[in-house]
Amino acid sequence: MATAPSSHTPLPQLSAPVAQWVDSVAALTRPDSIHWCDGSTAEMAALRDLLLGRQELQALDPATYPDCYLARSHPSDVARVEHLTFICTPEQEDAGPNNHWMAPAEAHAKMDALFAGCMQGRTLYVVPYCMGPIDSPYSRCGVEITDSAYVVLNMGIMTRMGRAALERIGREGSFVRGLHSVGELDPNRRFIMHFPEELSIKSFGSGYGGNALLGKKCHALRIASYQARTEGWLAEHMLIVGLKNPQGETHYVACAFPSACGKTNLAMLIPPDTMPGWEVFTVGDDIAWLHPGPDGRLWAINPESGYFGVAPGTGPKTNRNAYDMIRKDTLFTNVALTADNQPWWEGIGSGAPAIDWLGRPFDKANGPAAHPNSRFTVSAVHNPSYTTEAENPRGVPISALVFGGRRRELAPLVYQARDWAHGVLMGASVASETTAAATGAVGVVRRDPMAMKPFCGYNFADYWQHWLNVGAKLAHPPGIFHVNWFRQGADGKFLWPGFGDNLRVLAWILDRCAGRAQAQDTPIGFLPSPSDLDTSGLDIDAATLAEILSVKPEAWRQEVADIRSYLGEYGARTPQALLAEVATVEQRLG
Ligand code: SAT
Ligand code: MN
Repeated sequence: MATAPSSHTPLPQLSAPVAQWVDSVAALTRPDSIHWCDGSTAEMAALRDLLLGRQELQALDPATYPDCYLARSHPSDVARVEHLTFICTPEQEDAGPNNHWMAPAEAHAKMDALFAGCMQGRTLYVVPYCMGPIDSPYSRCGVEITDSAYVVLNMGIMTRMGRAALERIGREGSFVRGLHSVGELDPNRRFIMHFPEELSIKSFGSGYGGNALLGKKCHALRIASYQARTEGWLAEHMLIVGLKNPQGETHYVACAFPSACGKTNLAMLIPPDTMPGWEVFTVGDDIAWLHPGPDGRLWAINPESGYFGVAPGTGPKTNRNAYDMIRKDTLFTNVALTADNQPWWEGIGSGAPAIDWLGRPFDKANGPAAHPNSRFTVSAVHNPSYTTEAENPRGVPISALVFGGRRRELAPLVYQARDWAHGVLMGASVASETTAAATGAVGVVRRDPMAMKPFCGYNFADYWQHWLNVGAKLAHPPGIFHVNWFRQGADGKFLWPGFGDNLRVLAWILDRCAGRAQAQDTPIGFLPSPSDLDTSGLDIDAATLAEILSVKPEAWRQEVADIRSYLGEYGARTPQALLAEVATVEQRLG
């Protein structure tokens, strides 16, 4: 007899497919015990106490940082590992030149050999989660099986985790299967494998961030981008921010920047004093799921419920909201400590490090005190600029999409695409200097289309075509823009102040969308003249402003040639419409 799910139903009975999968994984991994997570506060407290008891977690000063804890990852396990991340489709072409590929059978065999018996002596946690508001038709559920209590704690903050998610899975039947083990944290036995056609993920050998919190990059971007293509929507590496102007109108903007390029800062920016009457609301800081709505506009939900943000650089001047948000109920990973047991990182603006991220007495000869990719995990509701629109099941309507990268040279402060197809080219051409969010060299410029290079679960050429298709369905598409906050002068100093002052650029963007702002027509798109931007009270000289709002035809001819050759790497699958956009820009540049 079917009964309505209730809080008395034992968790495994809520979904037979999940229970069967858990049984088969347990047979392979042979854990000592199995724990089904219900997501309750008591459960989270018990897991935290377990980690404190094992000294895998350390309580911070309760007077200044109540309910805050520090975790230290293995020193070789501090960032995503793109070279060990694979998309496993039957045809290599479907993964594309943008991904590492392995045949599914080979990948399963390799991973199952690693997983065999790996949970002996450990607890297997079953972590049901929902990406997106629990009652949204746009949300998608998954189950992560993991042997890491640290991962469970993070998933409890970053997703709607527990009973309600499992109830939804029970009703819907389908879910993403994510199998994770920290293994021995051996970099030589570490792989993150995705099987988009099976909606499954296998991750072994890392306990860190995007490698291990499988709801985030693995599910909400790699698997979801693939799912979104077949279902007609977009899963993107974008923050979502609401901006209320002094006239009282609120518009939402979604912005794609690579990891560690300021998405969290922009999502919670504080208007400069010289822009009274503006208000900022954060819907999300990392991922947006975008759906064409029945009204012909694009609607966005944030699949996450918390932030896994970069700590270094977060201070009262750069990001006051984040700084205040992480003073309680926050899990820190790989930050340094002060002598009185407060967390510390470069850019925090006060205090001094006594213990570095590795737990050694701080010595500046050893490098930064906090790891450059050290993180905080915190619930979104603690953000002073949080909005309950983040829980709205239909999402928020998007007025503008913004792409950007970290580029010392060339790319101006802001420019606007002529139309959707030109905007898709703009997104496809994003280039950015690499950051500490992934292992490997830092500061090297590489193409990072739509900031999705590490996260697109299929061939970029097909993805660009999908973007073109989605645009064709929108009667009222958002405007598309490109920004660059990171231009530097010959002396290496940033030319634009950034942070709160970025609102000046967003205000111009929204005025363009409303048909209110002026622009100059240039070969690469529409740029504001210096007088089109609100620069009241801004400390920037006219020459610098002119410099970051200019287009240098010679350098751009070189850039466009480079973009053409990059698109050429995708061969015959590159959409003709995109190449036609390149030809138009080439013509305009002369
Ligand atoms: O490690 S994560 O992938 O979660 C963070 C990031 O790179 O954006
Ligand atoms: Mn990210």
